[in-house]
Amino acid sequence: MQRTLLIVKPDGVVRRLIGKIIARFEDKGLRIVGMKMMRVSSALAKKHYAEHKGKSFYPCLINFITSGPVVVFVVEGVEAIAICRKMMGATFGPEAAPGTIRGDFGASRSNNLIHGSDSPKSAKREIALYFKSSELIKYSDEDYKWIYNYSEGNPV
Ligand code: D4T
Repeated sequence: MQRTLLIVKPDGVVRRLIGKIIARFEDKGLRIVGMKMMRVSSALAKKHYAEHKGKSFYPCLINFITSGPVVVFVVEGVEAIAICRKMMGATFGPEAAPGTIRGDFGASRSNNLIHGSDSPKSAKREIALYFKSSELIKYSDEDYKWIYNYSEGNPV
């Protein structure tokens, strides 16, 4: 099972899209193991987006993610990182395919509604930035038997 960090960004919150966005991941069969509504501090934003420091859009990015409340959550499932990235769509709203979150709800390049970790390494780092391990729920895996086919003991 993989875990990934997702954030409904300030535009998603203000546009009252929290429920619709979260529902997509639940509908897919992913399991929410942690969630909080918060305001991202400038210090946290700079840690999160450290890889973009120095790029032209960096100041706008920091300004945007700190501009209002966000909903941060961790979902779990087989190949959760790649699945979530596909469901989010291309980075920029105008380029994101219909059927994806950014494709269906977004028309902006910078206000792109949702963040999702892009690799196992990023997911681990980002989850630790936003959550203590005690804030993440460990469920019984009983329901997974209805979501995945267990082949030789492995969910597929
Ligand atoms: P995030 O990280 O928010 O999930 O988005 P992506 O993974 O899809 O895209 P990214 O890391 O390349 O960019 C982070 C964030 O910066 C904004 N951005 C990006 C921007 O405003 N102008 C740009 O030219 C780029 C590349 C959008 C997403």
